[in-house]
Amino acid sequence: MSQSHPDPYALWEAAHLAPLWNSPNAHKPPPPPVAAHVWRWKETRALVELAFRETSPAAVQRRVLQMLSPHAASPADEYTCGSVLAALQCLLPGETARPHRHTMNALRFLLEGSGAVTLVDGKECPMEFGDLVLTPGMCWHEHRHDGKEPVVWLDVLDVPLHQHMGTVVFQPGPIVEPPVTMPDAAFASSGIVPVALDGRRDHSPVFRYPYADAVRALQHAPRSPDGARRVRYINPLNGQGAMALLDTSMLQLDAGVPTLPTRTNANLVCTVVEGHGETRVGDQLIAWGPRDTFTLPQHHWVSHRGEAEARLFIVSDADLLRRLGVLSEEVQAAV
Ligand code: GTQ
Ligand code: FE2
Repeated sequence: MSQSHPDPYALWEAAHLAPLWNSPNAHKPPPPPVAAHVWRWKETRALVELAFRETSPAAVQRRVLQMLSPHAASPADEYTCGSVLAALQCLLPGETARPHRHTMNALRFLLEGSGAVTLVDGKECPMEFGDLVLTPGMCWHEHRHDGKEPVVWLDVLDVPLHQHMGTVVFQPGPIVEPPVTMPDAAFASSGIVPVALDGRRDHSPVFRYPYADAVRALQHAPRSPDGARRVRYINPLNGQGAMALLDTSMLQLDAGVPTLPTRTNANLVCTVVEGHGETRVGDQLIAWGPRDTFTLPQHHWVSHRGEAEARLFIVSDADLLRRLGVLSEEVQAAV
């Protein structure tokens, strides 16, 4: 009597088991790097103007235009660059955006206008050109604008990472039990911090990093191996990044000197603060000027050149990758 053997492949498939030796995707090489994209201020500013006509923050939570990658392979992939979502948010004089909080870390970087204030856990953070204001995860935040002209700022959030991890939590106000904070002035003398600490300890006690402070620090910063000067925004209590999942820094270029090409597996979003120049990203060449925002997707060789002295504000997932033990950073040897 002949015994027929059942097809093991059919049995594995029915049991939701996949033989690795027969899985075509198991050892597929990674796809080529995603192309970079630039949002030029000249174009986006005119489109921000349309948002003033369209919406008031009373009607929507926030008047925000998100920057979506035109090179996304799938809808899950359309955020600005890797785990970094950038957007432009605007307020007219007299407007407010009501309080809420969420697990996503967020930051604001002011690009235009004056007189707006972000309240972070109730602490007033004035926003002037080039200032960085943090709204770390689960800190209550709201915006107010008592100035005379519209304000536009860059929002950056780690939304894509939270989407991926399934950790998105959002709570509308009103604020229940306002958290305790410490004045930024308690940390204004660098290298000296209070011994007694009030409030939460899992994020930087400083929420506002004025532009002038970053410029001053850059003036005295040594060059990185690629030739650019860089400073990082940190939590003064532990010397670590200002926010756990978004690395923030400012880069300064000397007139006319291109940086040595660098390559990393981190994803970066760059906003030009001052100066004109160009950035080579793989085989793309991106010319830029003040308030332009462009992406540096992972795995490209990248080199910057400023026509005159130039400064870029940069947000990335580099520190996240570093702490996970998977960050790679290369600098091409000088010839
Ligand atoms: O200002 O709180 O761009 O909650 C996206 C989500 C801004 C904000 C964004 C937000 C905010
Ligand atoms: Fe928010």
